[in-house]
Amino acid sequence: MRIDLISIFPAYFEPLALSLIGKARAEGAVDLAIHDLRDWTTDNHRTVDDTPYGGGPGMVMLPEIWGRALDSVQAMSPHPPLLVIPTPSGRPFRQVDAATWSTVDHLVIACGRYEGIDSRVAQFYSESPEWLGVQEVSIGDYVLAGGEAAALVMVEAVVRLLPGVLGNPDSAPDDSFSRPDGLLEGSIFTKPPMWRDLRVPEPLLSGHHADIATWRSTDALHRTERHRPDLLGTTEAAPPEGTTSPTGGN
Ligand code: 6GU
Repeated sequence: MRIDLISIFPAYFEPLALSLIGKARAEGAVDLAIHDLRDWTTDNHRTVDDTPYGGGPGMVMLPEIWGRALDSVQAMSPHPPLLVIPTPSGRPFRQVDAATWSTVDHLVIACGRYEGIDSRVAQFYSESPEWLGVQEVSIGDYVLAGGEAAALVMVEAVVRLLPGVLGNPDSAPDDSFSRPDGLLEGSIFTKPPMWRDLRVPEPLLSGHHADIATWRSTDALHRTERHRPDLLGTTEAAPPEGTTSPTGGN
């Protein structure tokens, strides 16, 4: 897969040379290119923004500059790209988006700063046949100074799902937000069996597979009740044999 990142702070993406993503790039699982938006400016000051029509605080990023940048990364591409615009006013970015985007040939992520990008950019590219569409997404209910940190989050969520990237691909289906039961991943332990008076739960030490599975289901349910009660009772999946539904209701 190909991912283009466009930003006025390309150095923000230096961590993408490290760890799992750095390795995925070196192995050719992902072709990641980072661009400076100012490369598409035409004035001596390399201006990327102007004041908002209708008044109000802050600055808005110019559609002309974004249009040239996006057209040029698209023109290099043999496949219609999906345009992702990180913004706190977008819909929530979820694990299912990471999974869907990991199947696309070409992602372009347009990182805005200031008050954001002129809204005609999202409108234009959502109607363009050269593009797969536009997704305006937020990573949570808080405000960042720009889309870059959110783009790092999204790239990591997508790239770890690409074929050959995870050390053990069998572990991904058990991740929180990927489990068929919709629960969070439960507690995990390693050696030693006793640490500072805290014992690893007995079933995990027993070697008894049914007891281990039962303990893990209960633990995942308790963790979800405590940390994310909003996740309970939203899956259509039947509870395992001999158990009752988390909410008793669905
Ligand atoms: Cl995607 N961008 C910005 N600027 N702030 C955010 C966000 C994105 N998601 C949550 N807050």
